[in-house]
Amino acid sequence: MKVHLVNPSDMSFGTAVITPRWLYVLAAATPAAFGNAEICDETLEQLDPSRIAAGDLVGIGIHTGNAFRGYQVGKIARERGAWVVFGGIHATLYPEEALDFGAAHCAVKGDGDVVWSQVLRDCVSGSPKRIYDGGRVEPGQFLPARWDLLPENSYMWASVQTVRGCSKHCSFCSVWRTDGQRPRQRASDTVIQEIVQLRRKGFRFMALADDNFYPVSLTDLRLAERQGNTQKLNQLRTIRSERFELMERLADLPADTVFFTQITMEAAEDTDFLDAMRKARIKGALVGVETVTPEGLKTVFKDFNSSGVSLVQRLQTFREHGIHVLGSFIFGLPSDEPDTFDATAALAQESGLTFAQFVMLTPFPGTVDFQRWEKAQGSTPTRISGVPVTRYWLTPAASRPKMFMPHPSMSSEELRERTQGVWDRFYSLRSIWERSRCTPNLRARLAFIFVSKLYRQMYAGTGISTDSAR
Ligand code: B12
Ligand code: SF4
Repeated sequence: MKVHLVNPSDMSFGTAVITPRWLYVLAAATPAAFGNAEICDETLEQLDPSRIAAGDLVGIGIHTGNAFRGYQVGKIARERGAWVVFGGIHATLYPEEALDFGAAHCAVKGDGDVVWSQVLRDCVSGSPKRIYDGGRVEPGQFLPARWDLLPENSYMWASVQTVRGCSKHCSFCSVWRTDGQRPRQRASDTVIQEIVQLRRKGFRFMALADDNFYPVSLTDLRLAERQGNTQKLNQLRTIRSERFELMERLADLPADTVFFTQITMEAAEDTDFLDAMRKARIKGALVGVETVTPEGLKTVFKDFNSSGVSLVQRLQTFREHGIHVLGSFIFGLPSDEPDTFDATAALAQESGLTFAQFVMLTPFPGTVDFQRWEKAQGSTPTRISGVPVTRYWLTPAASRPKMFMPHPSMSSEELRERTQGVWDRFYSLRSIWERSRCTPNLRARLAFIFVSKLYRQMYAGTGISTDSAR
């Protein structure tokens, strides 16, 4: 039995930005008796069905955005007589759907690191269960990825995860529900080993693919102290000191290694942490600003963010400590007014952001927003090509609405136009030229302009949606 792992995508470009980490982690979880897993990342090239033989096993990892293509791949594999198994965030939330629409024999919920070998054994013996629960594995059980199986020169950035889960509970994000609110942090040894291996393979840019690189804030520590909760305080201090240990070790790596991560803006109050990041050459971070209004922050359960002057100061602090910020903003919140767009554009310019993204509020399954929206749709939701809009991922991407949640005072078209306007202002040639001063010389300045324009082109106008905007 040959094991295939497929990362589904409608579009293939022959090259991709970031390595899909799950492929290489599951390859590591595949017992040696099965040989090396055959990996297919469809963002590079489409699956060649003739490589799948009857009796093989095909593992398909899906998030909501690529579930539609994933289910097509499942049907192709099943027709060829293979065992079909689904996993990933979307299969975790809707395991039955993978059986109904993806022709799966079984679906795996949660982490695949430990349960995968069991699934393979059960398929070999011809009696897999319908649904497996891989749960949330402990940090010591996270498997380092099989980077030796990575194709040469296909990706620009490698991805290494250092911590999983997030203690916050933002309304548009599923991470805290699926991956849990307890940070599960890997030991620095295993992280460094992976990074060294990736360097040897030629990588210099690495994404620390964490939900939140700053799992313990100073506020968390103060709270535990005030509550006299010694056990909690010690746990938090241990997590924090392990973060510093990891960053010290990253700092010892050769100087041309560059990291990027995702972090909450609370880190701005922890300048020791920011300085350690700079030394570790974590040169950039996506920060979820989300909205500039206090009402908006309340709506998304993100009270730990700031608004107004304090927001500008916090974002500038990152820059002052050598960390470039990619600010992530959400439009379409019920509290947004027409002037929120202008205020956001002005703040994005003022606060020293290097890049910014302006996404539309989208209900992702597993989130509080989704639950509310699904409930509001009632028992007879709108249908697109016969499919309830609350299962929009079961329709081709082109037929999905750009806006899902009606706004109390602005039409979808108005929201879209105003959002585009903010993209246009932030990425006007003049603004980019101003920002490009952060680079050391003219050549770098020109490269910065090119990357900024490319980024804007890739994201704006796609109706791209809320991520775990951290
Ligand atoms: C790093 C990251 C990115 C990076 C890199 C993506 C890449 N090429 O890998 C970037 C920034 C590019 C990105 C982009 C996006 N992302 Co993202 N991303 C993440 C993040 C933080 C980590 C993913 C990761 O590498 N994890 C490490 C691996 C090892 O874990 P894993 O993928 O979960 O896999 C484990 C299990 O799920 C399981 N498993 C996975 N697949 C399979 C398959 C089988 C057969 C089995 C048995 C098990 C199994 O086993 C694995 C090992 O334990 C996750 C958050 C998260 N906690 O997952 C969000 C997350 C996946 N992203 C999300 C979103 C929304 C997006 C975007 C749509 C955002 C946007 N607005 O553009 C885009 C979509 C990009 C695309 N088309 O693929 C959402 C997905 C929500 C959903 N319901 O689909 C997540 C969950 C964050 C969130 N808010 O909830 N992302
Ligand atoms: S958006 Fe970010 S901070 Fe909020 S719960 Fe998700 S990962 Fe945590």
